[in-house]
Amino acid sequence: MAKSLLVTGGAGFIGSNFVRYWYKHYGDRVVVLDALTYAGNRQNLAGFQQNDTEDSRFVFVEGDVCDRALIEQLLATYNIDTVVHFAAESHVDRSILGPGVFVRTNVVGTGVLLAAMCDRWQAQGNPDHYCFLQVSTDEVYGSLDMDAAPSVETDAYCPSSPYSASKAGADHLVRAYYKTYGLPTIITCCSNNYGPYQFPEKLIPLMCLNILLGKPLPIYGDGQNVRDWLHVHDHCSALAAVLEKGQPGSVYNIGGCSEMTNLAVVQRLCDLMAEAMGELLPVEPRKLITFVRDRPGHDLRYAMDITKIQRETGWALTYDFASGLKQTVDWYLANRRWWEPLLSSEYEAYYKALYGKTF
Ligand code: NAD
Ligand code: TDX
Repeated sequence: MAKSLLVTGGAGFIGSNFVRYWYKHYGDRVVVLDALTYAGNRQNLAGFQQNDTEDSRFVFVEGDVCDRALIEQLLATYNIDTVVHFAAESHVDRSILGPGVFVRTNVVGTGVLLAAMCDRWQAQGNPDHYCFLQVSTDEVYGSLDMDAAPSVETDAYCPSSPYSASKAGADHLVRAYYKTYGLPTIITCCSNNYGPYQFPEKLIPLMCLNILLGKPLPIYGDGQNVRDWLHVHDHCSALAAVLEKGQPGSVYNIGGCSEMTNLAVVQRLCDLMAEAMGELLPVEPRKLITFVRDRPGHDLRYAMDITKIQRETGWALTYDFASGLKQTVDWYLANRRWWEPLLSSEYEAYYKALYGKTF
């Protein structure tokens, strides 16, 4: 049966990759709702033409997930049965500089969407095929010791940053809507995504662009914190697998089985960029590596046990980190016209506030 999807945050990094993935593999209607904050970019969906007719397969609406009247109107107009909820403030460092908007968008916004979706679901007679998919993060489980087993879905939440606490709060609301009202919900917790269209504030694109521009490469603390890297395409296929075969009320971990220290990731990026650009780079990349003050509350390590999603849906990874990283570097090299406008005065102000005036 064809679905009608509301994709919140569909003009962001993962959301836009998901829209492209879904459009390619399924015939369903996709309605994107995005507030186009600094992280949202209509260019991420270039090629998707706006068409406002009710039978259109693609619709883009600029709006806020906290706007209950708008959400109700979209759910009714487009007969939405599936919400894929990406919209969020997503950057840990920004949450440390200013937590308020994280509470508003991530917690209140999720609450508004859930309430509107639940009302509609009940008004339609509690149909089984509805789904509210909450796209969450490995960070809700908190920091792991180096020798600890990867996080499993039954682990207690223990978030460290305002960002991860706001995602945890949202996840609790999602759980509550399943337990209290029976609304069919699924939560996915995934590790660090990388790939095309990621905003330059995040580790991998930030380092790529700084290497190109000859700017210092800021590594927090001693660079020994570990993240697990998941190619965004594999994340999208995992979300599709969960939408097709996941059990209502469940949580699924999604990871890339590619744990690395931050320093090792940046060194690898330096080498890839040097291979690709050679003498054209302003400074030899490894010479740009600079250790800076650690992020407050910096989680040491995240790692995901992905047995459950593999067993229940048959989903499998298709990217290994080495080739995925090379593809990503090549994408940033080929798409200067996409990223150059993002280095705006807003970005400069954020950069100065975080890294200091002289950095
Ligand atoms: P992103 O910051 O690139 O995109 C977020 C999008 O949400 C933007 O398009 C923005 O305009 C939109 N948005 C923000 N506030 C909004 C509001 N009030 N109303 C409507 N739209 C709003 O984020 P991303 O990296 O694509 O992450 C997407 C989701 O995946 C987030 O929920 C994030 O917590 C989660 N996640 C991300 C990662 C990662 O590595 N990037 C890992 C795990 C989980
Ligand atoms: O300049 C930097 N220097 C540095 O050492 C930046 C931006 C990051 N780091 C470190 C901090 C982290 O240990 O690199 C690691 C990755 O940092 P980010 O790219 O900011 O990602 P992270 O904080 O791990 O969170 C990401 O993964 C989980 C996403 O931003 C979240 O949305 C997601 O939930």
